[in-house]
Amino acid sequence: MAELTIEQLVDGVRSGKRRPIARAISLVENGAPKGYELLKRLYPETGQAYAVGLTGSPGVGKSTLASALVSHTRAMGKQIGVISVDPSSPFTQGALLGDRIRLSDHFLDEGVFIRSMGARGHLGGLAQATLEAALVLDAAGKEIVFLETVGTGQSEVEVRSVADTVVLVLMPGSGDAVQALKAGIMEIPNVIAINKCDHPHAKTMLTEVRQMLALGEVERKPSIVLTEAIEGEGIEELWAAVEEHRDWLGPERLLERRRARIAVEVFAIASERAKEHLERKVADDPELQRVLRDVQDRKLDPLSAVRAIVERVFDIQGNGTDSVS
Ligand SMILES: Nc1nc2c(ncn2[C@@H]2O[C@H](COP(=O)(O)OP(=O)(O)OP(=O)(O)O)[C@@H](O)[C@H]2O)c(=O)[nH]1
Ligand SMILES: [Mg+2]
Repeated sequence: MAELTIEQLVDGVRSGKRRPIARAISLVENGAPKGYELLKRLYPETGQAYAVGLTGSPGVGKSTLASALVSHTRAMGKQIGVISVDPSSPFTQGALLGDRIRLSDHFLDEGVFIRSMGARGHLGGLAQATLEAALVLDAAGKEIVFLETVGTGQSEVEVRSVADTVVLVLMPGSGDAVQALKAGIMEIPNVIAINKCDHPHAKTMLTEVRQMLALGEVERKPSIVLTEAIEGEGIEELWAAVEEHRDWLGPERLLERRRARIAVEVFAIASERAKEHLERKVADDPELQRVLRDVQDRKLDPLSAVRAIVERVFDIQGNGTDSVS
């Protein structure tokens, strides 16, 4: 394929067609200079898409729910994007097997763009790749972008930092509710979906979750919806709950939330870069390797080692009290 110019790429993304979007995301993911240029061009056009995060333990039905929500919102005539992030999977670029099966209904629909992302193949890390893909989809005119992430509480990609509305997906009989409470996760979601509600313990879980929510003090209690993702039961209600949260946010809170989010994201990516730089420098520097060995041999105390390392790598005072020298 002939090299596309920046102009062609920008137009391609704006057209909302699948191939140019895929090409653009790949360029950005691979850290190509053209990808960087492209994002710079497209960024001013973003901020239109509404991002809905789906998070929850492995296997609760996030992808199946996403697929059902795509059908529902497509029926409303919306342009849709889906990004599925699985840090535990080595695969990338649409190759996650489960997602291919779960979301395959939409593969022929030009109004839907689906991207799966695994751990590998992203220069700059998964968090950055996710942000960039979301921006490309936004610029491509996708009105709603669903973002699926495994909610381990410590995953690299925290859904609350990328979504306007966060849906926590739970499933009955899994101890999920208890886990969620322990993790303090109840404060995060805006909507809770109890999926696989055909399960005999669904009602019990609903009661448990309600009791937990009664304990917490949050600005707005998440709504709870029972769903059966395979049959599409409760999907209308789930979407209504998302829209209700969106309405509650209103334009001002939404803008506030997004402003806070983008700052967090930029800072997180910058921190990630700094960390990589540090690791590389230490690995390549015999002097710093010696410092590490000295700590191991108890010839040097740990804080002096830290100081020596950050002074050398970042040219800053490493005693924790001073910043740039
Ligand atoms: N009985 C029942 N099974 C469901 C429901 N929703 C999803 N499943 C099944 O549960 C399994 C996992 O569904 P996925 O949608 O892949 O779950 P996921 O949360 O995306 O999983 P990961 O991406 O691996 O974390 C699949 O076999 C689905 O067919 C439901 O509402 N009821
Ligand atoms: Mg999935």
